[in-house]
Amino acid sequence: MPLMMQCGRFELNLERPLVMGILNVTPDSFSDGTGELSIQRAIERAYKMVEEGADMIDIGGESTRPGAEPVSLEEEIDRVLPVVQALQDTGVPLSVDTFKPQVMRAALASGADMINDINAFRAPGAIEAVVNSDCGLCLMHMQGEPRTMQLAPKYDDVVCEVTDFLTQRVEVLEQAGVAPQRVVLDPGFGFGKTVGQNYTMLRQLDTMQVKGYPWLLGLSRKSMLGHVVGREPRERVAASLAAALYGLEKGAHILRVHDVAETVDAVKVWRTIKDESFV
Ligand code: YH5
Repeated sequence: MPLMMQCGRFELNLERPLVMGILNVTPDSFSDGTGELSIQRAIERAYKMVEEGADMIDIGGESTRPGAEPVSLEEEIDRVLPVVQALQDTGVPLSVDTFKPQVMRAALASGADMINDINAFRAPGAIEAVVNSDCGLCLMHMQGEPRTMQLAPKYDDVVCEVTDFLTQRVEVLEQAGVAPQRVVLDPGFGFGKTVGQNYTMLRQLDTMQVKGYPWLLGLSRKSMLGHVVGREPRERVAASLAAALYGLEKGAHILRVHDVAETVDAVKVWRTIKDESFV
């Protein structure tokens, strides 16, 4: 049986690695107060990523970044919905990065194909918000909450604890009536883990199997890479590619990345190396 994932309007073939482009919708210094400009820029950026070969787009209102201050519900909806609506015809699935059930409902009503929840649908009402749809679901592991999770991450065995957590969450969702083909799992690099714990998970990803569920990895530009190469986030492209390809070798299916064009090239070469019929 080929590995497929149900993702709203799309049925994804996970036999080959997919590249998910990160789209942050944040008011920036160029913002005009209404947020209209940042929304316009996000839409342009999304079209560029699709041109570069992105298989899907992950739209985020930025409330989930480590150390980030919480964003209000209204603010998040106002940032994310216009982008989901504007990107309906890109031809790729649209994911929304949120842990708020009200944002999930609004996003799905506006045409989102997937909900990417760093909280693994633990918020009251989160499962109910997605159960009666056919959207894809990303369940991520996080210890603590974004504002404080990096202060003192603590595990006896990070690999076992992350695997056990995701196994439990998958069971809760299955019990609630979520079809397994809708689900992808994520160990949550940088979400309540030390640099060493992040590398331990990446190294042992192949031992972290949860009932054959596929993996999505978010390694792009993260501090675990900055720690090694000593560069600012924008200068971590090569570091991100090295980690991404190692992740593929350890069985990952979807790569959540900032640098779509570079990742698409790297994945092409990785696939060619793996293709024994290419002689
Ligand atoms: C993830 O891993 N991450 S938001 C710090 C960085 C670079 C990137 C300074 N949402 C994930 O991307 N969703 C985020 O270096 C996510 N998996 C899933 N599923 C944080 C982020 C970032 C933070």
